[in-house]
Amino acid sequence: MDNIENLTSEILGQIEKALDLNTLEEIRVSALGKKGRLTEQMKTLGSMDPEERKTAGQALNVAKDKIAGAIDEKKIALEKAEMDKRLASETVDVSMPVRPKQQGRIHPVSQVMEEVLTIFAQMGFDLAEGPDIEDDWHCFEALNFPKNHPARQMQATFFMGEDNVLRTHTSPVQIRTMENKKPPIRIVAPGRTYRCDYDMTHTPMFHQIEGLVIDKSTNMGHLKGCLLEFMKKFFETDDVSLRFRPSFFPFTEPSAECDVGCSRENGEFKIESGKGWIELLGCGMVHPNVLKNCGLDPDEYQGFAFGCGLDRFAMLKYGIPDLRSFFDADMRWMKHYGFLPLDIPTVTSGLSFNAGVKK
Ligand code: 2NM
Repeated sequence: MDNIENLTSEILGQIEKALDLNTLEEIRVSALGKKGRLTEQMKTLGSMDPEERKTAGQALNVAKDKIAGAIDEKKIALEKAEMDKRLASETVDVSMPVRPKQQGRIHPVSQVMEEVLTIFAQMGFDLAEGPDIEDDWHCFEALNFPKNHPARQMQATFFMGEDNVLRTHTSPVQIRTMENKKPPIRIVAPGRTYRCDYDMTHTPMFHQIEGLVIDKSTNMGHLKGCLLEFMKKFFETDDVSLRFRPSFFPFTEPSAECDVGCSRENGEFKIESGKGWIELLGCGMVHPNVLKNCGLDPDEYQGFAFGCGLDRFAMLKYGIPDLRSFFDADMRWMKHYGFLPLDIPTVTSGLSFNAGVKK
C-alpha cells in the first residue's frame, strides 16, 4: 500500500512539474498506458488473496482516478497557457502604418483613362479593343478615306511594311466591331494611337478614346445628350455647355467639332458656361459608306461616333501645360502630377477626390 501511495505522489509530482503537453502525454503513458507503472500494478492483483486484492484494487482505482484527474486538469492549464502564448505572439499593432510611404504614382493618363471608362461603363457602353498595328482596310479604306487623303501619306502615318500601319486613330476598332456584331452597338474604344508629329501639343504616340452607338433610330440628339452627360461627370460640374460646329471627316456625315464652355481668368483655366470655348472632340453621324463597308444596311441602321484625345483631357482637367512632359518618365514630374495607387476613381466618390491632396 505504501508502495502505491509513494508511486501516486511521485507521478502527481511529475504532472505538477510538466511544462508542456508532450511531456504530460509521456507521463500519462508511463503511468496509465498499456505498460504503465499503475497498469503493471493492476496485473499483480490476480496473484493476491481475495482480501488483499480488495484493498489493493480499491487503492489502485483511487490512485488511477487521482492521476487521470490531475492529468486532465494539467492538460487544460497547459492548453490555456499555450493559447495565451500564441495570442500574445500573434497580436497586431493596429496603430502601425499600413505600408511604407508610397513612392510610385499613377500616371495622369492612366488616371484619366480610368475615370473616362468608369463614366462610360456607367452609361452602358461596352469596352472594345484592337491591335496597335492595323492594315490599310481597317485604318483607312473601310473608314471612307479617299486613296489620296493626306492622313494616308508618309508624313502623317507610321508605316510598318507593305500594308500595315501604326493606327492613327482607334476607329479601326469600331470597324472591327461593326464587322463582327449586329446592332444595337454601344462601345468605347480607348487606346494608344500614333502620328508623325511632335510639338507642345503633339507627341508621336498619344491616347485616344472613341465612342460608337448604332441602332435603328440613333440621332444627333442622342449624341449631344450623351456627350453632355459625359462632360458633366468628367469635369465634375453641372455648369457645362456644349457647342457644335460643322466640320468634315471622311467617316461621318454630318460631322461636327464639339466645344465646351470654359474661362481663363488670372491664369486659371476652368470649365464653366457663358465665358469662352475650347475645342474638345470631333463627332458626327457614321457615314453610310462606312456602314456599307462593315456589312450594315444604311437604310436600316444609323448611329453616331465621336473621338478625342485622352492626353488633352488630362491636360485640361489637371492643369498640365506641356504634352511632351507626359512621356519623359521624370519622377519629379510624376510626384507632382501623378496619383496615389490606392485612390481608384468611382463615379459616386467624385472621380478625382484625390486630386490636389498633399502626397
Ligand atoms: C472622330 C470623329 C468623328 C469615328 C467614326 C468611326 C466609325 F468607325 F464609326 F466610322 N469611328 N470613329 C469618329 C467620328 C472619330 O474622331 C475625332
